Amino acid sequence: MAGQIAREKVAQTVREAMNTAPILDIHTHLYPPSFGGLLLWGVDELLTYHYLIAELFRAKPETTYDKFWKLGKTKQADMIWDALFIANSPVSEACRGVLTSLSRLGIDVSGRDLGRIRKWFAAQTVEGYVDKVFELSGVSAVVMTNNPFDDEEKPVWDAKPKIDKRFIPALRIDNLLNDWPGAQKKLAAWGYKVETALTKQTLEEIRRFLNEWADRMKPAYMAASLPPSFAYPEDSSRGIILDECVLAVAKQRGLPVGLMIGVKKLVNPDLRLAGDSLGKMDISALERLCLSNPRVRFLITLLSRENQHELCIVARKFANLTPFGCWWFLNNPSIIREMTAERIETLGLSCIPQHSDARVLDQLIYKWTHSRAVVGDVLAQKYEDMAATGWLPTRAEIERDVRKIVGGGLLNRY
Ligand code: RAT
Ligand code: ZN
Repeated sequence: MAGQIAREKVAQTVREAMNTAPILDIHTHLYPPSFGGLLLWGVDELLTYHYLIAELFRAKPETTYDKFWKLGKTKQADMIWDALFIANSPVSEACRGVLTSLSRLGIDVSGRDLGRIRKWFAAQTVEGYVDKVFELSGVSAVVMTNNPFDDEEKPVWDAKPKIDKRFIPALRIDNLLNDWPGAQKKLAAWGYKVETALTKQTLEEIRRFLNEWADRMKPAYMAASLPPSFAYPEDSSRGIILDECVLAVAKQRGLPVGLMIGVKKLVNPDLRLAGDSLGKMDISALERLCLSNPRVRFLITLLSRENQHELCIVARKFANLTPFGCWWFLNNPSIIREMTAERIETLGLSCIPQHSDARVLDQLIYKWTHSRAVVGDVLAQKYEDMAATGWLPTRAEIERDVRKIVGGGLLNRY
């Protein structure tokens, strides 16, 4: 066939395709500049990422939580810099990430001079910086996390912000599924006729709420994070709201549902956002969910490494399940390598290998630099193995495949 690549060039072509493919990052916590203070960026935000806060208390166990939380952001960042970058070498994935972002921005990190780095950031404008980060990371668009129950975020939506097209909304509904009594109070205050008891009218009003926010946000999907104990079906407020409201609206609107399962919230409350842990779920809940709802498209990521093989196998049984990303504690090169190989071997090109979960804009640079390298390596090996049979791919075929898995080809609408 015309255009086939010589066997010895296959791996390199795959790596090139992976390094240059525009990424659609399907789960982040980033916002456009029109969302004001919700968009985090710059070195102090990078240093105070909750992954690094957890590491600080290990490196400096004498630090009291109270003392740390009372400090301002700059002082917190100073403390993390001193403990994790100066007193120890920054070899963890989260530390390395800060350095990758800075160095790809053209900042010389070898001087270990935080003052100079801060000066560099002070000279940036937010709009210019957003363009710079998208360009450097090769990301074409990011899916946000948009929670109407968030007291900071809701007023922004109420003011009808202009949204930069590179930021795609996602309707986050954890409060409905994980804290119905709390959500009920807010819904009632906003004028929905809801009671704590899940009456017919209450369920109707929850659907109205979801539909109104879906009209408003035009989200790529609805999403929630769930505990390892997630069960389906379940006679609980979560089970009822999921079936009668979330899945009903998803079916009616053709809206995918993203479930991120396996988080144990606040096992150490003093660590705040850094205090969550993980657990293994019972995978048969997913089997029943996909079986009972064949018309709903599920985007699934699980937090426990022990669940990953099972997830691949369930995905083989149900075409309405798309596994995505190496989430949070799995977002480390050694585990990304293992999970990506497992997924390609069992599912071929019908999975989304990675998302960034970036909370700070600058993290797009490191998370994608690191992930492109590992996913590219694994893919290169898989194409080499295929080529060893004599099935030589063309560059166009490789680029098509890579675009599909990292460029949003597996997300319905984008
Ligand atoms: O990865 C993270 O930063 C976590 O804190 C969570 O945000 C998680 O990804 C989520 O979306 O719930
Ligand atoms: Zn997240």
